[in-house]
Amino acid sequence: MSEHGVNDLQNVIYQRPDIMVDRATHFCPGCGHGITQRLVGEVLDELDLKERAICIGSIGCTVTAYEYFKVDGMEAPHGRAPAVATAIKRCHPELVPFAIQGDGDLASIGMAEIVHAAARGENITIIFANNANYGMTGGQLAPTTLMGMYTSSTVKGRKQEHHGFPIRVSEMLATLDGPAYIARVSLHNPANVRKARKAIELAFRAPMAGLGLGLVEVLSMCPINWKVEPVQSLDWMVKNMIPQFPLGEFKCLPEVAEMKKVVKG
Ligand SMILES: Cc1ncc(C[n+]2csc(CCOP(=O)(O)OP(=O)(O)O)c2C)c(N)n1
Repeated sequence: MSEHGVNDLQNVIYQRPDIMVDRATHFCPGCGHGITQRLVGEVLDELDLKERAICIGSIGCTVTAYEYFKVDGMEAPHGRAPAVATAIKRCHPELVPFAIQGDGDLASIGMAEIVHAAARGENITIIFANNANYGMTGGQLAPTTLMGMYTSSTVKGRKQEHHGFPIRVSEMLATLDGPAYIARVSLHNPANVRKARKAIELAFRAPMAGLGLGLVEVLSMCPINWKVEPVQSLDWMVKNMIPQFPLGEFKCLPEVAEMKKVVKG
């Protein structure tokens, strides 16, 4: 038997990243946030950031992210993670601040923060978990809620005349000169999870090289508030989320494109 409890005929194909704490997540069944955290953990290991990464806790279901990573952390007020990350990076350029922000956090109360951090070209990493609602507080309307979508604050569905249209944050931020890398990925199947892992690595590598902001929008399942079973939420993602929020890279500086040669997977 090896240290992993497998015999000599078996290979270890999956294990917890070293940088992640050995604990069960607090997320609901089928939630995408745990996958996102896991991918961030893989990247932190890959880039050997245990001593340099700072996890900024932002308000929402991802707020306790710092309890899952064996790195230093700091709490930010709702939506203000980009400002806190900016301060840490400017005071300690050798550190690697990152945040996992929900769509209510980043695109509603914190919209000004991310727009200006992006416009300034701050060398920080933002993982934007878009589940089309305010998950933690009971599934209210977010700026990313789909047209017609039922939430606890749009009980007759999102209507343009009352609630306006959803915001495509990645496309909007990609019009700015400051970001080095912006991509939207999804977690609805293994192939896309692997793509998400690569995008997250680039979103760390780009600011670490001083090229500007790295942001990955992760379309993340929220079965509880989408009111579907966890397995159905994967199809729900393909049918409803991806048509409104197309996957792909919206900004990738040539220097970042070069980095793809060294990103595994
Ligand atoms: C200043 C302030 N206003 C409101 C709240 C309440 N609040 C906590 S979490 C949350 C919604 C978070 O939703 P989102 O960012 O989409 O993340 P999710 O929970 O879906 O991952 C809100 C409104 C708060 N904590 N602080």
